[in-house]
Amino acid sequence: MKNHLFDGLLEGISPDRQFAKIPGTRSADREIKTRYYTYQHVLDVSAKLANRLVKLGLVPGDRVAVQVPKSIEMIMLYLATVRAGGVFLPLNTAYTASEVAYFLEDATPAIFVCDPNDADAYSDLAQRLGAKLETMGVWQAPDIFAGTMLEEQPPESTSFDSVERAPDDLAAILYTSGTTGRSKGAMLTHENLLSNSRTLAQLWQFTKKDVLLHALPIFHTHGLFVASNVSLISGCSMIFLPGFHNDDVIEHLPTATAMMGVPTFYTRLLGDARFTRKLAQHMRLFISGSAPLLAETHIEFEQRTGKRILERYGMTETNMNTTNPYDGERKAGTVGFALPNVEVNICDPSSGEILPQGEIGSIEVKGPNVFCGYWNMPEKTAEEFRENGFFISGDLGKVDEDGYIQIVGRSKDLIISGGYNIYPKEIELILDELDGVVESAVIGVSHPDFGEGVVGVIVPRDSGFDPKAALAEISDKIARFKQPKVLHVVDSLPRNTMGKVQKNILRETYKETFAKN
Ligand code: MLC
Ligand code: AMP
Repeated sequence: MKNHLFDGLLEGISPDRQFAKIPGTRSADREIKTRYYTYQHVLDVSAKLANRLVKLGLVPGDRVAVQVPKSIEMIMLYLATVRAGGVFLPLNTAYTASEVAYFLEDATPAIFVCDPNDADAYSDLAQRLGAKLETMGVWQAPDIFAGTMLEEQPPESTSFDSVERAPDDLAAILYTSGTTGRSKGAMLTHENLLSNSRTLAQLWQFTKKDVLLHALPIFHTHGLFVASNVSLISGCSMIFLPGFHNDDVIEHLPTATAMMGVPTFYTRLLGDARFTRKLAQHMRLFISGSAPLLAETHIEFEQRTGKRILERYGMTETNMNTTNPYDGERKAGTVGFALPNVEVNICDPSSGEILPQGEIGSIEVKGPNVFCGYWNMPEKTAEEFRENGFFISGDLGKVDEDGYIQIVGRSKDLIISGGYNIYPKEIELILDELDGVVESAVIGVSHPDFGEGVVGVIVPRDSGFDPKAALAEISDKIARFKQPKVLHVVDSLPRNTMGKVQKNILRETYKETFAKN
């Protein structure tokens, strides 16, 4: 009997080795001690939680939606869901109640695990949808877990016979924002996740001896499926931080060997004088992805530390597609080569014909990493796959003279801010609904910290329009990171002869919005 993903990830582990160190914190009124987790704990706690899920009524194929603060227990809940044959559905902790309602209505989970602080707010919704509402919070004191999922009365058994799951069975659904405003649930199979983590661990030469500094959120591909799965499959250890803060990263870097991050992590470190060559000298590997790493950041990083960041390229729908080499030239401004067994083509966007080397075209991907479709959206799935099985990424790229893939832009109207995807259409629909607004356009312009920052351009009904009041009005409708950081007011939007808003003109006009003084 085999659970493809769980058994595959945990195959070669040594139970006594450390899986994670969760550094303690001290505040004025309490101290939380540093905690250590072994691989034996991974087996035991994931078994306890799997038993719990089954008692709650989970049957194979059921979705377990989760919006909880980052914790090692959330990773255990992911593994428990997989062991019990369920489908893990993590949600960004920044999503508002109305955004969460959409995901739950669409995915109809059997169980929804939320932050204990949000339980009251979600109880009606969970009841209406017939989902069991459970809670999971952060570690509160040496012996206190917060939340119903971790209550130990009566204690759950540490043995659980993992439910048999085949490579093509679903393991997770991750929602990506949609170009039309509606988010789509990307369905990922056991094999999608296992094959990708196996390949990455091997290519990036992860071993049991590694210590990964984990400062990413774990509700997205990067922090969950790349960082955590690669750690599990290589049997290495993690220093598990609640988020990215320079002080913590600088404190813990000396005991790590590798770090994965979005470009903002690296620009923030470079902006900190404490981040020196000495501090980084023992590090084996710095990896960047989820957003473009500027060539200048790559070069400045090397000048400061003597290390070259390894940039790779992926998507929620595909996990990782390409990587720069571990041994060999890591070329700034490129995302390297297709992973083994993954085909990446640069194609003519309309015909799908492969273009000659050097020409810019649509990046299309096929391989064991590529998802099996969007939840409940067969038409959208069909639209984004070619007949030959290639997935149309929405990114534009080319192959350079040395065979490295470069991402040169996007055919999808997408903003990537600090590694989070934001689809302008979703924000425009919300702005357009405001009383004083005739129409709006949302664009991303250069931002010194987040790479791109969200800017709204508004055509108001009259001169009484107040941008501050408008921003306040949308504040509980969408996650904070998606909200425009600035609203510009104009008489009309620039349009081409077809009537389409010319966002390139707006991006040029407002490019200095976040310029450093
Ligand atoms: C936070 N804020 C952001 C933001 N993150 N605004 C725009 N873009 C972001 N990414 C806003 C908050 O709303 C808040 O606004 C203010 O910034 C401070 O919030 P914070 O929580 O203190 O921010 P901080 O902890 O500094 O977070 C920044 C960050 C974080 C860069 C560390 O965003 C992050 O961890 N990003 C990683 C995202 C990621 O993992 N992406 C992978 C996707 S998977 P205010 O106004 O209230 O002050 C993927 C596939 C692949 O893409 O290839 O990997
Ligand atoms: P998401 O849907 O959140 O998984 O984001 C995927 C998108 O992030 C891709 O389609 C790319 O546009 C972008 N992306 C990921 N990695 C890189 C990278 N290294 N360079 C440029 N863009 C990237």
